[in-house]
Amino acid sequence: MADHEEHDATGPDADTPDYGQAAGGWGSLKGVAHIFGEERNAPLAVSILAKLNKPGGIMCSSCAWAKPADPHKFEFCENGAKATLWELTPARATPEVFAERSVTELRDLHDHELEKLGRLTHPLRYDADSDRYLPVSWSEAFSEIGAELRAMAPEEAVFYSSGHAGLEASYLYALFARAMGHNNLPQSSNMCHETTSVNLKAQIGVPVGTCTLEDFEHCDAIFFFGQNTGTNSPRFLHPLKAAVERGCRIVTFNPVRERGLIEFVDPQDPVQMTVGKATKISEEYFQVRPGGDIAAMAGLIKCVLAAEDAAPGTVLDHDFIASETTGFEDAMQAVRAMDWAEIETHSGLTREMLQKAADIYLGAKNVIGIYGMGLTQHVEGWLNLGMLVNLLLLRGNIGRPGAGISPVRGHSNVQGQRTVGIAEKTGSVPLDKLREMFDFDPPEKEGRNAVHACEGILDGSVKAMIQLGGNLVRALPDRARMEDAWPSLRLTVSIATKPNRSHLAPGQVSYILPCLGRTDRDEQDGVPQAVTMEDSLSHIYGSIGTATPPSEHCLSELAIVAGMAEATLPPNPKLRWRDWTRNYDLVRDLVARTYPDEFHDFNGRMMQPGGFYRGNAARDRNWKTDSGRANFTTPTTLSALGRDTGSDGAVMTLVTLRSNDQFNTTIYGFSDRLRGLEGDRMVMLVNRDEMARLGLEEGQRVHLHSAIEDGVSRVVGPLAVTPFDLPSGCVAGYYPELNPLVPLSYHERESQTPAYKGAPVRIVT
Ligand SMILES: Nc1nc2c(c(=O)[nH]1)N[C@H]1C(S)=C(S)[C@@H](COP(=O)(O)OP(=O)(O)OC[C@H]3O[C@@H](n4cnc5c(=O)[nH]c(N)nc54)[C@H](O)[C@@H]3O)O[C@H]1N2
Ligand SMILES: Nc1nc2c(c(=O)[nH]1)N[C@H]1C(S)=C(S)[C@@H](COP(=O)(O)OP(=O)(O)OC[C@H]3O[C@@H](n4cnc5c(=O)[nH]c(N)nc54)[C@H](O)[C@@H]3O)O[C@H]1N2
Ligand SMILES: [Mo]
Repeated sequence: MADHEEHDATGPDADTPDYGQAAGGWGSLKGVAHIFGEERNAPLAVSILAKLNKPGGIMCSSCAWAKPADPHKFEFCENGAKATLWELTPARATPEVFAERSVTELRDLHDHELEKLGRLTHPLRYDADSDRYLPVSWSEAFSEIGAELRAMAPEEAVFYSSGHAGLEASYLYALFARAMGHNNLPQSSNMCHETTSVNLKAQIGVPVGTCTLEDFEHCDAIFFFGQNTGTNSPRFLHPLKAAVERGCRIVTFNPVRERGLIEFVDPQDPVQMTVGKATKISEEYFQVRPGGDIAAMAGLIKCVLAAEDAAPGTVLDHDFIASETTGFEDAMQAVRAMDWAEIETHSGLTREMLQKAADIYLGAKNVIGIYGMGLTQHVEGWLNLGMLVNLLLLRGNIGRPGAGISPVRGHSNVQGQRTVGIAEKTGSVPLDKLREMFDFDPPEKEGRNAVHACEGILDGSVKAMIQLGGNLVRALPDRARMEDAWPSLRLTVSIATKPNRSHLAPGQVSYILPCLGRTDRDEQDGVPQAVTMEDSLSHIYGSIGTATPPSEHCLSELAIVAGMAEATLPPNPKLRWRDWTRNYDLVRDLVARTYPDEFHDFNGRMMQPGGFYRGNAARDRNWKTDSGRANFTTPTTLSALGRDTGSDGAVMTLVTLRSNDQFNTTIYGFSDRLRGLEGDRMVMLVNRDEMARLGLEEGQRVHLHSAIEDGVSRVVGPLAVTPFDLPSGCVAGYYPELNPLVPLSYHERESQTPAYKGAPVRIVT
């Protein structure tokens, strides 16, 4: 047994401010109990929660973390339970609810209240005269949507999806777009891990991570960059705890001391729960400046090179570098030329700290690099990833058991939707196969991603926005501008489970279409249907809902997609929308035919415990890059912010955060328990030194203004000044409240992922 640390979980340790309890523990149970109390659906909820993430059960609709083959008794976390209970609410947003309030009146509700109206029960059409959503029949809805789509050029329509819907509905949605004649298939990952899809693909030939759960049982060190496990993928804390307990060393780089990466009380461990002992997760925790990871990793690499220089031939994996990679010399020359003083300034970390981290890297045979939005949502996100890949390649830490790179994905099926064809870039879509299978000519022209779709809405070249889940009006950058532009759309259609902000910015013709959720029973011709999804570690599982649907008028996502497609497209005997709606096995057969390497015998394998693995070329050191090798990336800058940070100290870097009490734009409540922040989301977090420097008082109300001067005014406030342990030079606050401050044009260079973690702002008192 390793000498990992267990310590008292109730009080703060010397260098940690008291943010309340450790991640997990009783606090997480209280968080669930609170939602239980609010949603009043206990017996049903207990039976559903018991099936969550178990083979043959229901796959959680919260995050994309793996579902192990041998699950815990309760294989769900606080946030998965919240997401499930939120969907199982007995509240109903019926036509009567919409008759009571006009859309203008609904806009006065907080997003939290809006979703609390409950599950949508009827298809609704916006009526401009009464400013209300009125019930319509499905056949009216489909035929008008079809007529509207037929009346526009295919490229004027955009089909967004938010990473939720199963592989079956997703495959058909992409097929519908292509049969209509466009590839405008942006997805939530355009605001999320698109940086990964584009850059990891260029660097190591795969658009996804290379690790599986087993690797976490064999790694000796884990380097964590900008991923908040305790809030966003809490079930991942279990393999992390197990890793620490067998001696794996964890090093974290994050501007915020996130509780879950500091310590964890396992709610399934009676001893830890009773005596209040927590497992320390990160051995070293470095509060890197936002955008400072390139510099931090440059420091780490310099230390590794110095160790090699001191003992040539013993530190780097020379055989691997020579036979499997390119670009080593150029990249290393650039890193060697970097100046320590600049590295310290940009990272906000000292050379000693980076040496300490490098020593852990060098002492470990197998290293895993983990990352999330802290690396992807920056202008120079490509280089954040490039430097992490560089660091790992130096010692052959990709394509070997116990090692690898592991982006942690967001939505439960965000990765899978891409796998089955929801892609605005057609590079990985077998268009020839589609042509052969369905007898139409799929368009080859690249479609619009989320940023390009927004540009099209602003300039009028996009006329229809269909949303398969999601809440774009809230999630997008430049929100105020986009919300104002939304009603200029000719057609808006939202396939949703609950009312949200996007529904309150109706286009000229606007529909809300109520769908079944993941927990709902979906029977077609009397036969219960399964849907499937893919997790962050590329495993695919079936999920079967059992709850009674909120109303007989809700249709499955697949049925809605098929209904719209049939009403839009000219008849084609190969496009059997009705048959596919009656039996999802048929759709899985299509997926298997289209992607035989990954999905052969899809129907036979989908209920396999732990899911079936679709494989990963880089894991096998089969590099599907332009060079045929893993590519080192030559750094061109030390800051991921992609801009001059100014010298007068007036421009601050804005980091937008998720709380423990939200799932993206769904706000469950106002308790950010793990950060010790309660009650108010309209806050500006800043450290006490900066408050003194800027003359700010705790609780003072301020406004934030964008510091990007392009003729657009971007302001949010009033925000309560809240002292918080952050590096200097930055402020933080919540997504989505602060989204109007991130300009559409401020995005990652290669993939256009909005740079939500680095926008420049000024504080106005
Ligand atoms: N409960 C819950 N679970 C979720 C979600 C949710 O909203 N709620 N959302 C889901 C989705 S769609 C996604 S994509 C994932 C998101 O999960 P994460 O990838 O964890 O995303 P964030 O919470 O946005 O930010 C991650 C961390 O980056 C840190 N950070 C900010 N800037 C920097 C930087 O420059 N460098 C470094 N090293 N760190 C930085 C922040 O302090 C934060 O801890 O979670 C998914 N799971
Ligand atoms: N400032 C800032 N902005 C961000 C981010 C950030 O870190 N900072 N993160 C970005 C990221 S990572 C992401 S992924 C995006 C998320 O952007 P989206 O995916 O567009 O937004 P969500 O909030 O996840 O979508 C919530 C809505 O989905 C609908 N929904 C829920 N369950 C279902 C279902 O089963 N089926 C259907 N059809 N609908 C359902 C509900 O109506 C709910 O209101 O936001 C991005 N925006
Ligand atoms: Mo995401």
